[in-house]
Amino acid sequence: MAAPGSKSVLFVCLGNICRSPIAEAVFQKLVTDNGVADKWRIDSAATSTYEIGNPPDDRGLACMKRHGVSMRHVARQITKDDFMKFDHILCMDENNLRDLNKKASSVNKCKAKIELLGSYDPEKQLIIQDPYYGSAKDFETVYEQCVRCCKAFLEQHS
Ligand code: 6LJ
Repeated sequence: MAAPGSKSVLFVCLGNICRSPIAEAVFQKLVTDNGVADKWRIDSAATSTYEIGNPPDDRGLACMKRHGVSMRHVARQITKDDFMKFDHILCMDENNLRDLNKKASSVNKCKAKIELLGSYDPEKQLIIQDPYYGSAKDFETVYEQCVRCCKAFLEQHS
């Protein structure tokens, strides 16, 4: 049995107000519902500085409310420490992956395995698109992708 808080995952997107807080909240609910919340440290962060200090996007909050998933987060930018302290960094698109790999290369002791969250999708939708300039439907798609991927990620890591 894993020690409390011994597994860790950081979800990352461009601004940390749309996709990554949704993924974080979905995964938090999943581990709670599965009785393994104490095993996991879960957080989310941005590659950019765009939205530091801001709450999640209203359209994402509305989407999560519809699905009965609570979401509370304050946007922050990823730090060098994150690369050393998290086991997994899961991001949303190719730009995130490029930005993260570039940042990771300047970190001496990078522990994190950096991957696309979509690489866990049983329906093989590899990219979780930025819904910032999109509609409520786009947030719904992000949510559904996060649910499928987070379930598969948890199964693979429990
Ligand atoms: C520097 C220039 C950009 C976006 C976002 C996009 C744009 C966002 C955003 C996701 C989360 C000063 C800041 C881009 C939060 C904010 C507007 C521009 C921000 C971009 C390109 C394609 C699709 C979406 N950039 N904020 N400013 N995504």
